[in-house]
Amino acid sequence: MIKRNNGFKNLTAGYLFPEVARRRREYAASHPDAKIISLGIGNTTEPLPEYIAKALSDAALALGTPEGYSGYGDEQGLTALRQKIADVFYKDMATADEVFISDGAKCDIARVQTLFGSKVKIAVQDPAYPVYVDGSVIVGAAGKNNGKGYKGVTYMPCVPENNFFPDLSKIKKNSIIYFCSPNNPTGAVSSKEELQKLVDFANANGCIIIFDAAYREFIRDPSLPKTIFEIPGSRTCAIEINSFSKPAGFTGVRLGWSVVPKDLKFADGSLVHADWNRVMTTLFNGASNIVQKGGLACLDEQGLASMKSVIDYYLVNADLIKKTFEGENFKKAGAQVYFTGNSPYIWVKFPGRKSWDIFDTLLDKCHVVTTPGSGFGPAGESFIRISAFGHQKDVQEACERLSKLEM
Ligand code: PL4
Repeated sequence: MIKRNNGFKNLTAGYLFPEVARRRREYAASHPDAKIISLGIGNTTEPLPEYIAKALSDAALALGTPEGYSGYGDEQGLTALRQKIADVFYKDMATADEVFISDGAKCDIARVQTLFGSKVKIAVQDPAYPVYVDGSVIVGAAGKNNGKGYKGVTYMPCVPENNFFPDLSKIKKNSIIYFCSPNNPTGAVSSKEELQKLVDFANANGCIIIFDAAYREFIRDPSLPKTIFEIPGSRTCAIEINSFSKPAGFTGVRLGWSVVPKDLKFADGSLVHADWNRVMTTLFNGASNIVQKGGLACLDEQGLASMKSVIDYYLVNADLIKKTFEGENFKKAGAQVYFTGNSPYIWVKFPGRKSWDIFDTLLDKCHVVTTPGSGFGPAGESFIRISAFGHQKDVQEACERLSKLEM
């Protein structure tokens, strides 16, 4: 018989989000009258702007005509979309042939792990989006869990005490560093000075940064960097991963991209870009042609304006949630609220309490689903994450219930 892949054997917990969904389902089954509101998983709720939905629909209809039909396309994506992404987001920072279109950021993170294999060292912000660590465990790069964390992973605590920017000196030479800004789950956005420190460290120590910028469109403070490629020196040490999921509401539609600069090299001098091209052409068959046309519409003037207004809507929710957790009832319970105004997530600490206990309390007493901070890594213990994705009337109702809670 075939032996089980050790990577799966080494996984010590289920994937966080299905676990949150399972607990919600179980609670709903045993409390059928509860009107549960989810502020847990970061899932978009607002309809696609009409302009973008129409572009998708036109592209689908065109496939039913001889002139409009297309089959397999280039695995790296439509040339026009690669060009548009380079022009809109990376002017003078990256070129169209350094942009690779994909079916979303999560899928690119998984493919990046095949690029570097099982012998590479890993460093992650702690807490972090769980795919960086769990994916590394599956490909064998993280090793076994010794109860405090996986052996092959350097956890870099990002906590209020260090203003959510890690101590880089902990990172081993020649590591892959996963870095997310605006951060999921803390909502912190690193400044240009902080990212410069990260880039300088990576260049000096043979590291490659995988920069996850999935929430870039939430940045409203113009002094904050929206891409790692704004930082001098980043082209020799960074890959960026991004997505249409959050800004365009494409969580179900599926479209993302990566940027791999041609200046980024392996120890033997070969180009990372060449191997990434091989990964994308061999293990991926291109994003849907319909969806890529939708992506092009997102980046027109009208598309960009409509994406901004949807994000503004979620930011109004975020502000309401922040104010609710700053209420007297939560203050009495010792809650500490972290929210930057540049992210869809509010990060709240309940000193001395367990994340899953807070999750259970809010679900049981308010019928509101959140995400336990401990699911994002050891430094997330005692925190919960509240997502601002949701219909405004649901968020308002959730906040009303939460503001009456006696903890
Ligand atoms: C639940 C930092 C959400 N089932 O949609 P994608 O694949 O382009 O982007 C996924 C993604 C990438 N990078 C970061 C993210 O936070 C996310 C989405 N995270 C969350 O609540 O943390 C959705 C999670 C989804 C999942 O597993 O990704």
